[in-house]
Amino acid sequence: MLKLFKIVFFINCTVFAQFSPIIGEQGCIAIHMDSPLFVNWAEEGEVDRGWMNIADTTLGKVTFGEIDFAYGVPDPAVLSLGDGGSASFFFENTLFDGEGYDFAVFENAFDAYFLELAFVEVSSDGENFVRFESQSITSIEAQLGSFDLLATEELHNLAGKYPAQWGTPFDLNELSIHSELDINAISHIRIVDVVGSVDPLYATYDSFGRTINEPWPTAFEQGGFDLDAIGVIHQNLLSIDEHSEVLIYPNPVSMESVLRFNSSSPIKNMKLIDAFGRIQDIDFNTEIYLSQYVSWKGLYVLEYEILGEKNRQKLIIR
Ligand SMILES: [Ca+2]
Ligand SMILES: [Ca+2]
Ligand SMILES: [Ca+2]
Repeated sequence: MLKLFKIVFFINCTVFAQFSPIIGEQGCIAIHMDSPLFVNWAEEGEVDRGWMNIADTTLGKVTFGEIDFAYGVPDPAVLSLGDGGSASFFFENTLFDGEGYDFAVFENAFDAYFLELAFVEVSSDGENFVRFESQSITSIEAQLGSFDLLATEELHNLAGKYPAQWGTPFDLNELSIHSELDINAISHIRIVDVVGSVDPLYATYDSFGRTINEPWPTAFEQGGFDLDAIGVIHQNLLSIDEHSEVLIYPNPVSMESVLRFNSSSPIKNMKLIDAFGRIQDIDFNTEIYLSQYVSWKGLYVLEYEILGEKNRQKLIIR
């Protein structure tokens, strides 16, 4: 009986105490910056810089990077937040809770182990921010130093758990219980540096009250979380591509509706790509009965060829 209990306990630990692993391993949820899922990038925000070392504020605050280093697609330019620093971003076209992940945060870690972490919060009014439920099961027996390593599978819902060019994705649906938030009209995303100290004077905690052990101190100008970019997956009221010779309408479109096309040249090889990157070939003349192809609402990408060129357009299905 005791043996059986041990086996059950072991399996439980294995199944529940591990989160999404490193790039390349089965179950990894990171999304690459080139994914067609990304329809837009953060472009407007402000930074509240943190300390180079929260335990020695005479060193002052970090200075590396500007807010616009976190705008647009991921690139070598990053904004360092410092101990406990934060950056808030505003989205004129709000984000909505579509199927699966809704946005992703990019850091600049150069491999899978030298990681710096941040909490992620969202708001639909710019005042009430709700933090995603984070988990860190990294041991806190010894303080991790500036260049110590973290294990990706011991971290959940903390930005920075994947290396550069790979976004940590977040699903607004997890916040549906918060009445102060409209998860279909998210106007702000805030990234808050995790202070990696295990000293209760400075420590930060996951959503279960566990101290988060993270490389610390990082007492230099590039200290703390290095924010590269925020990629948007589900965004409201995006207009169709104005430069396209093809008019696809209506857009947004209801799942029960017919989608129509107006084009001066024949359209070929049409494909519909969903939020998970799954591709379906679409058979059509001038209209598509969407209910034949889609079973959930959200952001899709329509890909097709016209005059020998491949085109892509965003399609919001409601
Ligand atoms: Ca979602
Ligand atoms: Ca930190
Ligand atoms: Ca950047």
